[in-house]
Amino acid sequence: MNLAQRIHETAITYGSKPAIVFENTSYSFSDIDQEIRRYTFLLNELGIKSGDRIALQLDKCMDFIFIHLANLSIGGITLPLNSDYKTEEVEYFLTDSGSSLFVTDSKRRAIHQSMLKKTGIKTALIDAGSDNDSICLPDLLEKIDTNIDLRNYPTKDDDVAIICYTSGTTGRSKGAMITHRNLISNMLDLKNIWQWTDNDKLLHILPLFHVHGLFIALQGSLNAGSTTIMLERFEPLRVWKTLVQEKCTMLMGVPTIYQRLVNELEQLPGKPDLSAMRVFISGSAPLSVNLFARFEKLTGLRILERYGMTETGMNTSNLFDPAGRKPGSVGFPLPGVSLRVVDDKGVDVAPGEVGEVILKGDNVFKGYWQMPDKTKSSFVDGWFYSGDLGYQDPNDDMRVYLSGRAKELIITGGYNVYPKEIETVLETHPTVKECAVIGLPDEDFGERVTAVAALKNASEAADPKEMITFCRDKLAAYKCPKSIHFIDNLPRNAMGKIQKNQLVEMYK
Ligand code: MCA
Ligand code: AMP
Repeated sequence: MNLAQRIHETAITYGSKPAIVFENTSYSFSDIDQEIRRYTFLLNELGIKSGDRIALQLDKCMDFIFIHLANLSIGGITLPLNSDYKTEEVEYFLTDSGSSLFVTDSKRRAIHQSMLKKTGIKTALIDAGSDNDSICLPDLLEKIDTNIDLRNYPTKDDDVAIICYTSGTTGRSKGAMITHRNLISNMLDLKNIWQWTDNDKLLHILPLFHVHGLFIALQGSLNAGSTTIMLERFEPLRVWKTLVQEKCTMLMGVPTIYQRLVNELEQLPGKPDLSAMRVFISGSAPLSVNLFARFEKLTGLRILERYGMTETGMNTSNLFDPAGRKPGSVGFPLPGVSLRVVDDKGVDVAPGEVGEVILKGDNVFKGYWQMPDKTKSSFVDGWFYSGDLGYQDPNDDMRVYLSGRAKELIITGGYNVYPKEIETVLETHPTVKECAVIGLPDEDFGERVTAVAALKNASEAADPKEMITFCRDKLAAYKCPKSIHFIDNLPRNAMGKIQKNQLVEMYK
């Protein structure tokens, strides 16, 4: 089945019930369904056909949701892009994916202007301010005076619905092709395991351009027939107030969000009434045992941690029963997911021993867009190698713990940063000879992106601020080093490999 078709069917069931309340404007399930129908017509007018890719770079807004689901309804593929990506990053995603349409706003249109002209990609704006080179969607929508419904859901289960780009340990970012089957199977698993029903009210505070905010939170909520209270931005005090006022029952966040919520709550005079709250869910990065305990002490509630990846959606979850939410553990494989822990030869380790987590199931993606070799090397006998290290506790029903990463990856505030990408940019700085990018422990972001650089001319004075600005012109801000240290020579082992562990010890 097509994901949008499933959501259309839910919309018919729930009609006038509020589906999404975006910053105080309420949209019923019928409203959303009608908007998706209108946008489908519009995309058709713009020549979008089944299999075409539409890239979205937008602030969090309702148009994002309407265009995404309209696109799926006619067999299109959505490419959600981080709203902070810089022009060079966006250019790569648009051209690599061969997108037929780039939907953005006039602010970003102006920033990317020369790139969009150069690539010739058709651009549509969700706000006024169109020019000769772009299409104004509100103008077009106004002209649509039709009840025609063009939603034909032409896809098969294994057709691609969404391409999410993930950076890689080397070289180019890879577009993970996520199918309708992947989305729907995972969504149904989570609905069951989290006992998600139409009585729920989810407070949505995450960005819409990632798996967590789009697949798990938004699509999950629409599918369950529950109401989503959507805030444009995450602000801790507002979250506590909204949870109480709206009597929300669910919230999903990354550990940085929980860290900030706890800090805020510790300052508040009274404690919020969370009696309606069913579950706080955390994922995308490790939730520390300490944070779990602080949260429980303040609220009396135990955070439910789950583990996922862009390529696989959700893999494991703690149990819904609060006693089954164990700090430090990511829980058990979802019903539709098979999980093994293997050594570097792909042989299962003894229970309790650390190895690489490998995964199989309807949740596992189809492969990397136009990268058959990368796809092939990520799978062995149909098992996807996650790059995460973990173990299973034989004394607790093979409960899963993650203990590190085989891949070189920094997770900062729930966003992934691959050091190679930042090192490549920093090494184009005229004064830098070589550099290493590491993640240092950080109370707020979990890990803090930090660069250590050796200069071409060691006696020359270097300005770390200027170097950070240099990076920020080319890379989304969250990827850029928060600080830069200078060193005469980077430490290397006998094989010439940079000893990043040593650097972490030196600067943490
Ligand atoms: C913002 N900044 C960051 C980050 N976020 N720096 C490092 N890491 C970050 N994550 C910087 C900005 O560049 C800015 O810098 C300053 O912090 C304030 O920016 P602001 O926009 O106000 O930040 P914020 O609104 O406070 O955002 C923090 C946040 C956000 C709410 C934690 O990062 C966030 O929503 N993270 C969630 C990401 C997510 O959804 N991940 C799921 C991926 P300056 O002031 O210098 O300009 S999906 C996934 O991982 C898998 C599938 C899974 O399991 O879920
Ligand atoms: P992404 O590429 O953004 O999909 O990030 C996926 C990665 O986030 C996984 O491979 C893990 O390394 C990490 N991750 C997600 N959830 C958790 C969690 N609950 N605990 C630890 N790491 C996590």
